[in-house]
Amino acid sequence: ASGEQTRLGIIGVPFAKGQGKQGVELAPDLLRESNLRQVLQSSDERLLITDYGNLHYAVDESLLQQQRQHYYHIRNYADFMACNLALIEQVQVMLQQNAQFLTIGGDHAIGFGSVAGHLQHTPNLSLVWIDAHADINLHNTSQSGNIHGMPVSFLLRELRNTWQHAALDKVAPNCLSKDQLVYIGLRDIDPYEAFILNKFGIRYYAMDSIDRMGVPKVIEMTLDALDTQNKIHVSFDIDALDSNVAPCTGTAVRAGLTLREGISIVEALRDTKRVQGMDIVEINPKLGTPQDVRTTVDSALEILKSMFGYRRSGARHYSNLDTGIL
Ligand code: 5AB
Ligand code: MN
Ligand code: MN
Ligand code: MN
Repeated sequence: ASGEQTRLGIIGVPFAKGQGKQGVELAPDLLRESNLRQVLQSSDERLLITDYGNLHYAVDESLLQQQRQHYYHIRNYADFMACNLALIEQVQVMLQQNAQFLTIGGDHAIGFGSVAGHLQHTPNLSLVWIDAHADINLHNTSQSGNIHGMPVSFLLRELRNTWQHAALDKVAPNCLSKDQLVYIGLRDIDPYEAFILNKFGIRYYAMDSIDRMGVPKVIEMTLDALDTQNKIHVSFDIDALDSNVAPCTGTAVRAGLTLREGISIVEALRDTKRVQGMDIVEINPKLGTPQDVRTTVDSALEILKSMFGYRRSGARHYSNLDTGIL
C-alpha cells in the first residue's frame, strides 16, 4: 500500500577540495555501482528511493573575491562555499519531495551544506556527528588549512561570528544550537578544537567514553541530551570506524569503532524514528588495495542499510513475504 511508503532522496556530492587527496570524489558512483539502491531497497520494501544524481555547482566571482580578501589562507574556500550553497538548495528540494535524504560525499566539507540545508527546512534539528575528528576548526585555528576539518564551525550559532565575511545569515539563517550537537567516536582532536568543545560545553563521547561506558550507555546519554521534539541529522565520517574495517579514507586513525559498534549506534538512532537526514563521507577508493576498497565499501553499506531499515534481529516489514506458503 502506497500509504506506508517512505520516500528517500539520495544526492551524490563528489567534492574533494576540502582536503588534499584525490579519490573521495569517486565514492558516490562507487556506492551506486556497489548496489547501494538494491541493498537499501531489500532492507525495507517500503522505501521509495529517488536518486538525484551528482551535485553540480559553479563558482562565482563574489566568492573568489571573498576568498582573496578574507579566506586566502584556507584552501579552496570559494569552491567550498559554492558547492555548499548548491547543496543547501538541493537538500531543501529533497525534503520537499521525500521524508528522508542521504548525502553521499565527497569529503566532510559538504557536512556544512547538508546540515545547513536540513536546518533551513527543519529549524528544530539535532545533529549527531560520528567521526574520529571534531571538524570544528576555524579559518584562523586550522593547522592544515583543509576545510573538511571545519564544517561544524559554520553550523553553530555560537561560532557564527568567526565567519563574519561568509554571509552565513543570508545563505543559511537557521543555525544549530550547541546543546543539540553530540559527537561520537572522536580520538583525534586538535588542541584548539578541544578548547572550543570545552569552552562551549559541547557534548562529545570520544573513544575513551565508549571504552568506559559502552555503546548502549553512550547512546542513552546522547538521546537524553537531544530534544525529543527534534528531527535528527546523522553525519557519518567513515573514519569513525576502525581502519581495519574502513581502511580507504584520507585521515585514518587507528583504534576506532568496530563495525558492530557503528551498526549499534546507527540502529539505535534509526529506532528513534526521528532521523531525517544522513551523510556518509570520506570514502576514498584511491587509497589502499582493491580488497581494502571492497572492505570499506562493504562497511559503508552495512552502516547505510542499518540506518534505512535492516535489522540484525530479523525484525522487518513482512507484507511482501506473506504469499500464502504458511
Ligand atoms: B575529517 C585535522 N583536524 O583540521 C584538520 O576527516 C583533521 O572530515 C581533519 O574528519 C579531518 O586538518 C577532517 C587535523
Ligand atoms: Mn569528518
Ligand atoms: Mn574524520
Ligand atoms: Mn577523514
